[in-house]
Amino acid sequence: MKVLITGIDGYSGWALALHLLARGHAVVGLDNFVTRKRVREVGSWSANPIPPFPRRQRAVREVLGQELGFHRGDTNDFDFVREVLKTERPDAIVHLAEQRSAPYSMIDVHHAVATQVENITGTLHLLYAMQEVVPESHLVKMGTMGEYGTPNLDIPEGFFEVEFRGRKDTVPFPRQAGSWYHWSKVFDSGDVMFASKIWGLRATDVMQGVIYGIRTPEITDDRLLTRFDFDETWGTALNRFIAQSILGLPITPYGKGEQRRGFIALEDSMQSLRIAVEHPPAAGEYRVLNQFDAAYSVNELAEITALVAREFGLSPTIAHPPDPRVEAEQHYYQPIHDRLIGLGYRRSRELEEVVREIFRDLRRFRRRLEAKRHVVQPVVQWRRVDSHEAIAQRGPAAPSDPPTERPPVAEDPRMA
Ligand code: USQ
Repeated sequence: MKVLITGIDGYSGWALALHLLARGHAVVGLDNFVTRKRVREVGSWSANPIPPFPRRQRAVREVLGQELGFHRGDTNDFDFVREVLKTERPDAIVHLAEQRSAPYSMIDVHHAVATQVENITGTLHLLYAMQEVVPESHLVKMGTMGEYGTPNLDIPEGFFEVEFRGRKDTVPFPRQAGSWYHWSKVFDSGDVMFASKIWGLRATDVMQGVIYGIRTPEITDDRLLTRFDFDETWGTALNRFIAQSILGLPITPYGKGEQRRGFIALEDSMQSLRIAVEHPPAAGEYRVLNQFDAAYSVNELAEITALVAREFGLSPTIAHPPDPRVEAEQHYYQPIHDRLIGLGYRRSRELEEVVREIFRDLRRFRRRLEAKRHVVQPVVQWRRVDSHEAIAQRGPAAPSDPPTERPPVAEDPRMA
């Protein structure tokens, strides 16, 4: 199959490109590199250096012996999106090119508006371009488990049957997102569902849980590593906890720490996306997949991180800063995730094993973590309408910070 990945330069996009190439699919990507820019905006960088895209393509050629097509541009430019579809005519489009950080969307009004306008516009452009150019293609749209929030009910895969005043219907399960970012995904879901209905497009809406990890089996060379964020804005819970323990900073389950979320290893998230691509729904079908392996509380993740950190000779501590978010810190959480298993998905990695792998890799990049230790602990507050000042007060970056695109630094000899 020929697969177009929008957002191919990102954490999931890059790992997915390698995964699909290794399984015989043709892959072409597009990206405008805005994540690199926005991570720099909050004073951070990826733990491992990320080479410029042409060097990433060259590494794919040299290590995997494969060609990776690429178009530089923005999904917010409709003509660009349409031209890419006309040139490539993909069988499937995996749409990952969205602002993906909840804290980033909560910084102030401008970040909230940019997140929602860009995310919703990019999706609408793709939908319009698809119906015009490749109506038979399959859209695999990256959504989020966070669309559902944390209701006091089991969470189905997209739809459920309700009885109200004696009548029954199958309707979309209520969405109760927890950030402007998560709401942008809710609006996207409505748009994708509607486009499938009016134009007969086939679409899979992936309710993605929190991803953790740094490697997939295809990443056999440092030049192929995907990015790994650990700052308060771009890093996700477990990845951040490991970086915190390496830096000797307290691990930070927020508030009571009983927030539960569905988690999935990077490798298994890629497996799930591939399965979705290889099993398209019928024309006109809008399919929802809940994509995660197991639910953990952030306290449980902090404990596991601390346990593994001790194996590496570290002395981790766990703190409970007040929750900067507005979210239930203790709640029921029982989402269903059967459909992917029905399509052949099997979990391949156990949590502790992946945590060990992340520790091994991240210790090699300790100097880059150290250079950004001042952006790790949380300052963006959901209740505060403008967190700019708090971000500015975090202190200056290390004076010798090279830009993210510099060639990879040598491995830290202390960590060999
Ligand atoms: N959390 C902590 N301590 C931290 C960081 C996070 O306790 O240092 C907590 C948060 O308060 C939250 C949970 O961990 O309750 C998850 O937070 P997160 O930052 O790992 O993930 P989130 O903001 O929900 O967003 C991430 C990705 C997003 C994706 C989403 C899937 O950034 O792109 O859509 O995970 S889900 O969470 O299932 O909605």
